[in-house]
Amino acid sequence: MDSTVRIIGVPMDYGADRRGVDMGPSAIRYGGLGTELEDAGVEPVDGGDLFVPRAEERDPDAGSPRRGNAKFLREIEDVCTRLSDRVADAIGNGEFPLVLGGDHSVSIGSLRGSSRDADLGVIWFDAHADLNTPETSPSGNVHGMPLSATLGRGMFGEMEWANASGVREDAIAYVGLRSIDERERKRVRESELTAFTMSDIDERGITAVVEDALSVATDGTDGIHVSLDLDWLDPTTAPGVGTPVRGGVTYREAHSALETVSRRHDADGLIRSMDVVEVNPILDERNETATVAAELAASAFGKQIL
Ligand code: NNH
Ligand code: MN
Ligand code: MN
Ligand code: MN
Repeated sequence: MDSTVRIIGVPMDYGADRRGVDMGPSAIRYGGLGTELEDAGVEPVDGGDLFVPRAEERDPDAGSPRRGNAKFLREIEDVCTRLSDRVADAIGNGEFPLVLGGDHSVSIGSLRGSSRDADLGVIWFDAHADLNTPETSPSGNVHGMPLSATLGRGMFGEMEWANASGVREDAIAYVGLRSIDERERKRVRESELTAFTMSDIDERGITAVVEDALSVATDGTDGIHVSLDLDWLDPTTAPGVGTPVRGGVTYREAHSALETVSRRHDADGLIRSMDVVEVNPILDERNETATVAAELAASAFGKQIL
């Protein structure tokens, strides 16, 4: 693949309980992102980090009570609004935005920016469904809500900054789900979202599942966004995440999945944007999770063994 990848760091942890995910962008860079991307044959351009005020200066409930249970919504609105502009600008300049989280609420900005001038399909590599709303969330953490924000569900319907009208429910595919809240389960079942769980991967193998997910996300869209939550991987491979869940994909399965995405990109040129989120260096072991995150980004952009 021959193109420019614009790295956009978003050191934000407003959407998660475990402080430390704000250091993710730095850790992923130390994990070798730049050289990994060069090895993949793309040209990385690092635009630095977005400015994110420290959470200590802020009041988590400043947006309440009209905004339900969601914490730090005003701050997340500010960061995601600026991020969506950066993402849209990069695409407008013919570049691939690679967003480094930060917690998964950054995807609200990535998706809005990437779908500004396009119908966008989404592949969501995650242990979790991220489909809560400020009304349904058991935790109040916005990192468990980005897809509902994007789709304008629940209270998010009134929050234009969060919605991405270019993303249709039926163009979103989950890969690797294994931890879903009761009300999310109901919503996934009643929705037109496509959900591949870990059991699907066990039964059919990672490549077949990712190929099906790509078919869903490319059907009737202009391109796709790949969202990679590091808690998608098994905690033995990616311990540095705030909400680890046993039984995730292995190191090899993860690489194989992103290589499958890359092959499809070479064929169709359909990938518009990507985010790599939820790396928490405080909980990591010797920066392993951040290093895996850097490697997986490179696999998505076509890094090959031979
Ligand atoms: N579903 C839980 C919640 O909404 C956990 C979400 N945590 C994540 N999502 N890490 O990817 O709070
Ligand atoms: Mn997530
Ligand atoms: Mn997750
Ligand atoms: Mn996404």
